[in-house]
Amino acid sequence: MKVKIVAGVLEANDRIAANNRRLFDDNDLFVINLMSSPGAGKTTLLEKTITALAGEFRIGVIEGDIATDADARRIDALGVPVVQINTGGGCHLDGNMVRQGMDELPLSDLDILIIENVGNLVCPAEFNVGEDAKIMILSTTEGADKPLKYPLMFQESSVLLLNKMDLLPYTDFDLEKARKDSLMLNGDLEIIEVSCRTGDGLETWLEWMRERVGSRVVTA
Ligand SMILES: Nc1nc2c(ncn2[C@@H]2O[C@H](COP(=O)(O)OP(=O)(O)OP(=O)(O)O)[C@@H](O)[C@H]2O)c(=O)[nH]1
Ligand SMILES: [Mg+2]
Repeated sequence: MKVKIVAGVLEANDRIAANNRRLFDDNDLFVINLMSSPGAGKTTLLEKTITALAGEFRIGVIEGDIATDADARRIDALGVPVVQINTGGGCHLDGNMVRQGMDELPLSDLDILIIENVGNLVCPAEFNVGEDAKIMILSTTEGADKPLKYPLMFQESSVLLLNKMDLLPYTDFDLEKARKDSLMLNGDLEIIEVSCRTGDGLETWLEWMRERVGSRVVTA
């Protein structure tokens, strides 16, 4: 019985996500669902990405958090449209929450929508929200055992950003194991080593974004 209920929730979510997808397409939007455990560096990556791509693309953000608007305020400081969704304890964003956030954003004036999901290595990977790509961050302070312990997010993601590479010398993070296990789970996963602190590797990530979004130029 419990299994049926869970399946029903996911089916309902998939229908809403498909509707979100249609709206994204109508507005010619490239949409990223950004996921990681708490503190891996999602908002910091967003800040770097928005600052670097500001002259090329019009970016909007949906910030998902259990409580507070702290991350939305960090993004607002960059002058891009942002809406905060508080899940009130929920461990992930679902299609309906994203739909509510979309209603608050000027979708037709944007090229890229980035959705920062709730910090959690499990639940966000279970819920599609209509995105083009799921992107995940694993940082060097979290341990190289995480791909095997939390496989779904690695399987669902298009890109794995290995962040906090500047801290690698101070950790016991086994880079080769993390790479090997991630690729074993998902042979198509693109792995990019970055440091949002030093900026190392970010150009590779930005190039991935540019290629995926295409050659659209800001016209506003
Ligand atoms: N040394 C180092 N610190 C980093 C790096 N990236 C982010 N941080 C720091 O990690 C902490 C958490 O970063 P956030 O960007 O807030 O992480 P988050 O994933 O958005 O966190 P939640 O939204 O709470 O899940 C901050 O103190 C950042 O300055 C990095 O590449 N190197
Ligand atoms: Mg954050």
